[in-house]
Amino acid sequence: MKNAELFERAKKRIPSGVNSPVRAFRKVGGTPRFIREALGPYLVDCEGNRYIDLVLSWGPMILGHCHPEVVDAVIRQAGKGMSFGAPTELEVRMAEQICEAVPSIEKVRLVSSGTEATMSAIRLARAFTSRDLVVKFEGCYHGHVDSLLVRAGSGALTFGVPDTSGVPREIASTSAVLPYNDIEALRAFMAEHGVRVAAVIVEPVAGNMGVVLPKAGFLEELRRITRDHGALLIFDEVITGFRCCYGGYQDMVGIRPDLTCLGKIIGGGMPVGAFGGRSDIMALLAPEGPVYQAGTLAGNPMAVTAGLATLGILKRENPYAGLAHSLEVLTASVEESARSAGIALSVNRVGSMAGIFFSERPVETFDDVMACDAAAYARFFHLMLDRGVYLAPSPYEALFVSTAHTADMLDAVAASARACMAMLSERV
Ligand code: KE4
Repeated sequence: MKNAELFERAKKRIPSGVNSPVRAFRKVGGTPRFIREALGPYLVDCEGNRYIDLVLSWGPMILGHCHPEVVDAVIRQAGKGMSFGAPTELEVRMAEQICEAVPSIEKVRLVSSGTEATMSAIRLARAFTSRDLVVKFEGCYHGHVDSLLVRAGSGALTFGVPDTSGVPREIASTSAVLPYNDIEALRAFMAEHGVRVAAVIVEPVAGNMGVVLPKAGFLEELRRITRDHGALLIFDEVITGFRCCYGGYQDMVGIRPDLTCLGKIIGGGMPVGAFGGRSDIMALLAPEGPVYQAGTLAGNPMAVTAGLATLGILKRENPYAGLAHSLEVLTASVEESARSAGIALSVNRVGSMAGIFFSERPVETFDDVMACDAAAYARFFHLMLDRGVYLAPSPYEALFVSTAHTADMLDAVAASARACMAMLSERV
């Protein structure tokens, strides 16, 4: 079947034809590619078109698709049982590996998605502090948790209003939304409301408005000011965990949050999330504590096996410097191509993740992101897709490279970008 035919067929039985909105290509237009298989850095769609994949399932596939060690481990586990609903040694090993890797995590609970991780961490923080208010930042995304699907209300520093239908205003108002990277706004809010704040949750590197890096001192101030007000600091490292370095972005910058949320890479492509941190906080979780949290497939042996294999390879091979170099070379080439074509482009990068913005100015805040030329990104996306390069079908996502992307392959991507920038400049 053709992609377009499959899309029409899908829409008959799946809302918008997809199981997650961003896959519908609504931000870039056109027809989603229905992927049949993948190997290494490549995706192959239902028509047999092959693409170099720079989305990597939104981050998990840091080793590329179908890494033989990961596949072998999952096949072996399948023969031993898919799910037991009972504890396994696999989960103990995963917990030990996460605690050993991430400095601030003393105890950890496995769940089945990043959303479950952040939802549980928020509930735990509210119980630990006996406070209700949670602070998040505009442009950061923490999964589809009711109380976090909020945007800043009218006025200056205000409480959240629903950013989606179906969330009661009362729930949205238990969150406050501040500008990312704005230390003064943070100080002012905490000075007035700090005693009510249970937690501040932040993506230490924002990966859901493109990639926006924390300004110098922003995270350090977050750590200081939350501690001063008795609020918990939650790092949502669902994207950055094991992506930027083995210990997560917190290990790169030497900051210890009270709780950390993980996902994506720790599942190696299968459904795993996790939340963890200080033992005294985690002790509140049921059954020993009063905070209920549960999951039929939490710690699922198949998913944990894929995650353990992935983390084991990352620990053994420590590919992070190579990944960062690959990304640096690729994105520097894209920037040069844009410059040569007279196109305003700004790239943010950290480790093996980057954000490409069609912007005259550096992109450091949500407002900067909103001022970028999203239509230009959409044109660039399709020009690259036509040349066999699969970028994120939204300007508000990240670009990732994996250990499977060879230098030659990334040179080919750079060459495609050069050609596409030239075509874009002809159309400007
Ligand atoms: P999931 O529930 O989708 O596993 O994780 C939610 C989540 C939590 N925190 C961060 C920082 C995240 O980036 C995510 C999910 N990321 C998006 C893409 N940026 C998932 C893609 C999708 O929604 O389909």
